[in-house]
Amino acid sequence: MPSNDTIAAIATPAGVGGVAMVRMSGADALTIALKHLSVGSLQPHRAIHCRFADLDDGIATYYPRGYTGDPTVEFTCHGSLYVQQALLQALLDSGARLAEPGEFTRRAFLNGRLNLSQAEAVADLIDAVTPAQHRLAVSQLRGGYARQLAELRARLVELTALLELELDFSQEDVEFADRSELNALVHSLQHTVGSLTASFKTGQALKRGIAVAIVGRPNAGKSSLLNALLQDERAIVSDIPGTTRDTIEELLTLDGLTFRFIDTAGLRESADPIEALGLERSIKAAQQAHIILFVRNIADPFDNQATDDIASITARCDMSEKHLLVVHNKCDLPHQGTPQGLIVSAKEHLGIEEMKKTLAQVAKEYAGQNSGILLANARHYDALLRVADSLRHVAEGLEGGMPTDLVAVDLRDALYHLGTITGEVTGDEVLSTIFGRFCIGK
Ligand SMILES: Nc1nc2c(ncn2[C@@H]2O[C@H](COP(=O)(O)OP(=O)(O)O)[C@@H](O)[C@H]2O)c(=O)[nH]1
Ligand SMILES: [Mg+2]
Repeated sequence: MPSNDTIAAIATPAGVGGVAMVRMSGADALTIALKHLSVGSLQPHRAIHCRFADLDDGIATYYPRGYTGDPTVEFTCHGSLYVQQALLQALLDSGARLAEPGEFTRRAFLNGRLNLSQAEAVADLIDAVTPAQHRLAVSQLRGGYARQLAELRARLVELTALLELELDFSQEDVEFADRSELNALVHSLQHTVGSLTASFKTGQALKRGIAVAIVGRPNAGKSSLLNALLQDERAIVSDIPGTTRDTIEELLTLDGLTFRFIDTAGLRESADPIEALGLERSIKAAQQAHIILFVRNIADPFDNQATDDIASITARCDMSEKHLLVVHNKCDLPHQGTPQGLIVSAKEHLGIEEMKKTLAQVAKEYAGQNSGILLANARHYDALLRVADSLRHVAEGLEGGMPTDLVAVDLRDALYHLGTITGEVTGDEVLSTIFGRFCIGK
């Protein structure tokens, strides 16, 4: 597929709108555009009001090096489905090809307008619905940690090349690569990579939602609580213990932060294999959650059970970065005392707003802990774990006086995985996966 053939697509979302935009990019973009416009020429970077064939009138803008880095013409027309489609069809009929999902951004990457990490940030920016997601995407789009990694990588490439040069002179016992400089660079990379991977959990929480596992005994009112939070009837509520066998996930935005609520099966040892599996899931959900909501029935007289349950959950979770909130449900029923924690009635909608406030507060604390650069991209996280591994081998090798050729192999490994983040190293498959996530027209 020639990279300079001319592609076109509707860039605005499918459907009727006030206006729509059709975008065309590639070597013949200007020539094809002029066939359909009522004007004989387009000036670079000037928005021209003109007629588009006999379909509509609107604004045409020509960029000699547009978003893709290639000649690009953008047509803004009235948002009629017919006009958008017919305009696109006219462009296709005169030599343009329908763009694949993400192809405009892919070209921007291939033309060096964006690195791979920035291209991925474009997709994240489009997907962002909360301020936190937006902040993450914009920081990555502006360079973020990828630029820092690329700079460190470039220095490491030089030192690795010098190290490898020594191998050609192996008889002569020379040292081209300054070992202390190499050591310092490896340590500085290790530090950067380490703090990035450490921030991944928070980054993911902000990007995908802060995971809140709702756990507790069957019938405590976990599903009812989720419904009360969401104010609809997504989770099945029943008074037969153990109805929630599968986990249910729901997203909710509170105070600009996305929460991912996970309703689990009840905590009860069970002979029923399906429910036993559900119990395991509930512990898993608690393990993966940022916040655990432990729900109990306040009207239940067997109170020490809750204490035991909490102990057995915390025993199987790493609580260092988790918050556990105790929710005393069914406060509409007669009960004794005022225990610590949140007192609510899922059924009567009492205390629910208070609970939302507490959740938002805990989440703010959680997100605020890590106010520096955050890693939210799973692909980068994966690559950085491999980088960390290779760097550890390099550091050990340098310390232990390992043969230069072996150190060089580990360095090459580290360079390779670093390169996959910004795109100095990429396979076609990786690119297809990344750009396939986009919509057509981006
Ligand atoms: N009185 C009262 N009943 C409740 C409350 N919350 C839930 N229930 C009832 O308790 C039973 C079990 O609720 P459910 O949400 O399915 O519990 P789960 O097994 O923990 O998911 C149902 O009959 C609910 O109507 C509440 O706040 N007050
Ligand atoms: Mg339930």
